[in-house]
Order: sequence, then structure tokens, then C-alpha cells
Amino acid sequence: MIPTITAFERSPDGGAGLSRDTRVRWALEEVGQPYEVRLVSFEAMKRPPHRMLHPFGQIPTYEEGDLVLFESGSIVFHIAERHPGLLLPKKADARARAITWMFAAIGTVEPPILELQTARFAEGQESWAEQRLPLIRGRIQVRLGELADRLGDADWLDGDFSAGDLMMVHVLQRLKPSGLLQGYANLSAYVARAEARPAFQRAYAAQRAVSLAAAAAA
Ligand code: GTB
Repeated sequence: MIPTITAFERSPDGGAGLSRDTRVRWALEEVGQPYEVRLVSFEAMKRPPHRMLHPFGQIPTYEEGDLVLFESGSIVFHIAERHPGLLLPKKADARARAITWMFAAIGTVEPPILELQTARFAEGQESWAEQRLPLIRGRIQVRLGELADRLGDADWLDGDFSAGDLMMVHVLQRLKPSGLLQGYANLSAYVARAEARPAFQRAYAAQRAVSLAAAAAA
């Protein structure tokens, strides 16, 4: 059965691959699973038909027959589970560690990065916004330092490339405009290594094509 995911009709990042459908596309490409995409506008996301799929009125969602999922981490996990040995190791302990890295990406590394985006874009006009930025940057740098120490000179976080790396890299990519990642040579190389994967290239091109088509039609 071909799953259908949802993505922005017009992504605010203009096709830079930062929107969370990209991580789902990437996982589908890694396991060789064809998929369909339904594009949704911001307005449609908040209407009842989409909220039936996603209680918070967001993208991405994932439909596969009667199964409906939301939350990119859960969707990537499901895709990995459906294709044993590709994005999650078959051996139980290694699999548990890869899942742990998925949780670490979205539960420990992503939150301060999201805070930075909120501080810049949603709260940027507030009088206190400038004062808050160094604090958030500092929190991100603590996490990056810890992650860099753990990665060391390894290619991936725990053995072979896994769904844990996929989630972590997609989280780190969001830091590129901030310049923060550049202070950590091994993390920059880690992101570049992941981006060189053919599956990532296909996912990136597919989401970018949506923005290019929207721009051409405007
Ligand atoms: N925890 C959920 C998940 O992981 O799936 C979060 C889902 C989420 O935040 N989705 C966003 C959304 O639907 C799209 S990706 N937002 C609309 C809304 O909440 O009304 C978030 C996103 C948007 C833009 C950029 N960007 O421009 O860089 C990056 C990420």
C-alpha cells in the first residue's frame, strides 16, 4: 500500500528542506518506499478534515490504509519498523540505542533550537528579544558540545546510519543559518555526510520541487 503524507502547499522556508515533511520523505526514500504527497494550505490545516488527521492542525501526517499518524518522530519510527534492518538495527540492543537517539534528537537537542527560531521570528519585535538570544544560543552550544563529544570521529551516532541519525541531522540542519554549527567541525561533517546520502538528495529535491512550482505559478 502506498502511503500518503501531507506537506505545506507553500513552505515558509521556500524549499530549504527544514519543514518536517522532509524527514518523513527522507525516511521513505531510505527504505525505498514509494509515497504520495497531499499539499495543504495553512488555512486547510486548521479545518476539521485535516484536524481529523492531525489534532494540532499541522503537517506532516501519514496515511496508510486505515492507519493515520501524526508527529514526524512517530512517523519515521513507523517507517523504520515496517522495513526491519534499514533504519533500525535488527539486534534488540542496537535497535533500542538507535531509538534512544531519535528521542534525544526531538526531546533534548531540538527544543533549544526551536526556541531560537521562536525568539527570532515570532518574538523578534519584542523589546527583550535581543537580550534573550545569547541565553538561547548558549543553551544550544551546550548541547552541540555534548553531542560533538559523543560523536567524536565516528561517522554516525551508534554504528551504522539509523533513524536516530536521520532525526538528529534534520534537527541540526535548522542551525545552518545561525552559524552555530560551524563551531563544531565533526558535527558539520556529520550533517554533510548525511546530506550526501542519495535518499536525502531525493527527499530534498522532492520537497524543493513543490516550492519551485509554487513560485513559478505565482
Ligand atoms: N512535533 C511535530 C512534528 O514533529 O511533526 C511538529 C509539527 C510542526 O511543527 N509542523 C509545522 C506546522 O505544521 C511544519 S514544520 N506548522 C504550522 C502550524 O503549526 O500552524 C515547522 C517548520 C516551519 C517552517 C520552517 N522554516 O521555515 O524553516 C521550519 C519548520
